[in-house]
Amino acid sequence: MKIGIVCYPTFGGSGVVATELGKALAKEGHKVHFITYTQPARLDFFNENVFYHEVSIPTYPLFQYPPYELALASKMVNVVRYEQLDLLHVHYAIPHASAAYMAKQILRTYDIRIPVVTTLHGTDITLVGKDASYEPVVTFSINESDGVTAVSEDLKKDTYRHFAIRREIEVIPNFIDLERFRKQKKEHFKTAIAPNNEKLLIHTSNFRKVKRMDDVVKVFAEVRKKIPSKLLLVGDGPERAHIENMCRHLNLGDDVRFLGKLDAVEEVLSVCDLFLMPSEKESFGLAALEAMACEVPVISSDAGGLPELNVDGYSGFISPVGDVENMVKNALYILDEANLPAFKTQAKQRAAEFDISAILPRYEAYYQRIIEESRAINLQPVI
Ligand code: GMT
Repeated sequence: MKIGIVCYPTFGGSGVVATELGKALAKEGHKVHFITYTQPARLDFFNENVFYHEVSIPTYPLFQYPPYELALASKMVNVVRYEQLDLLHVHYAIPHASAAYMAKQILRTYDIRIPVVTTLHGTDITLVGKDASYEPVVTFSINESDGVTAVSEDLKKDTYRHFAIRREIEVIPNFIDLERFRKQKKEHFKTAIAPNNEKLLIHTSNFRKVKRMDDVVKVFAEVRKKIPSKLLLVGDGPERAHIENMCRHLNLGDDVRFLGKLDAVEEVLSVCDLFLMPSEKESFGLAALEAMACEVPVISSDAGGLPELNVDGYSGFISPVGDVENMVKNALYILDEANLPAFKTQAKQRAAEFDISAILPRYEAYYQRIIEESRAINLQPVI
């Protein structure tokens, strides 16, 4: 198949899923055309089946807000026309699904029918999308997509709850490449960061409010009172200054380390003992899956799709959003040497269920189905 992939090229979960999916499809022999405003962070390898088309957005003094959606739609039109794509797969509804709708209509004037699959990732539905400023366009463009997927059952339900959607939504969960995400021997790093063999707790995110990083720090502060431990914070974002202040206020000193936006997060995960994800909203929790693949059990909230990933009492524990006390109790239980080895093994076993080799065929079969359905519709005589 010749597939166009549109996504945010950033470190965020949806961009990572889209890029890793494209790379895996290319390895299977499909021709994959990425259409983004800058090179996706994870598109860091050469493969003869991968093509990259940058969307450039010309500025003009009149434009307070340059019309990115128009530049994107025009780029989609050109790529579909000249590369003869079979399908466009857009990740994150805003503004990709509506730009794809526009491209599809324009392509009809060239007598080209291209099916569009939209994947919903989370905040495009649970936060931004349902805002009245965007809702009508989001509803319309989801309904006009030829196929719609969501990354968890919970996100599917949320989408039906908040939008008047007539389409069937297919759930295809996030996935992981277990060849890349596995526990590696990084003992030198462990010795450097935890010279007295302290336990290592970790949180990785874009430091947005929705991640409830206050709870991360509160849980850590309580655990540290009972077990010598350190907290590693990977990523960066709007909550950074506030969290730094909170750590100073709680006198956590050098026991909290901000590591910034790391590319090779699996290397740090390899030396960690516990991952904290107390999010307010989380459609799936890709960062937790990455941790589990590296044998790091997870203390998570029960938000969104997290219970579909983290199995309570097996790969970690689940607590109600904001229930710091319960999270502390569970963290101490896991970190007990009598329990930790089993949780590490179980976390990895659970992660293996989301290996890319199991999920990729589901996307391929879905694309095939959507292409065939769309061909059949286009062959129907116009009455
Ligand atoms: O977690 C984030 O804030 C980034 C966000 C995104 O839009 O890229 O991630 C979302 O999509 C990921 C991939 O499908 C999911 O694993 C994350 O759970 C989801 N984040 C939220 O729902 C908050």
